[in-house]
Amino acid sequence: MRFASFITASAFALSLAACNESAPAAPAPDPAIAAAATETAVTEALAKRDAEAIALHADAGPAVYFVNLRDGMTVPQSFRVVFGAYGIGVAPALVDKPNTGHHHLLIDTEMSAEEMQFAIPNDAQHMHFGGGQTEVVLQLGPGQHTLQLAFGDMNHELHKPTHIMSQKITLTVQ
Ligand SMILES: [Cu+2]
Repeated sequence: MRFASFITASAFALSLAACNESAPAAPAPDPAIAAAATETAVTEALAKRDAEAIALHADAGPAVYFVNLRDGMTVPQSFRVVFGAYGIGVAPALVDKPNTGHHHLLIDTEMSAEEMQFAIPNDAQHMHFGGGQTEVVLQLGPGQHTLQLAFGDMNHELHKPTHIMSQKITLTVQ
């Protein structure tokens, strides 16, 4: 949500730039009409951004998300992944404190309904950050890969009854 407004604003800026670059030798538009259209577009874009910001601030969590990655991004074979959490605290595994937990990163996999009932597997596709870490540098081969965050409790199990998992994003590694 937070980044949708950024994308919208960027797309808007790009579309403006595209218009300017590709101006053909057509009759010049009425500057007053063009200015009004631009103002309307800007007003609408700002209203959309504000609506998204209001929705974001109304979301008290708990939620986890990728701070520095978006779905569809292209990244190098070595890249940093930063984990975000709000509405819940980050603590090392085995620390018995309410409303805390630690991050898990799922790589090219997703958890089955059965896996969601037990401790999160611990293997190359399920990384545990039981020290309370909030980032990692990953090394992945070229091609498409998926990443998803799963927040676990002190015993490495998903929080119940509500699971706290990020959107599953797809990256292109080159
Ligand atoms: Cu764990």
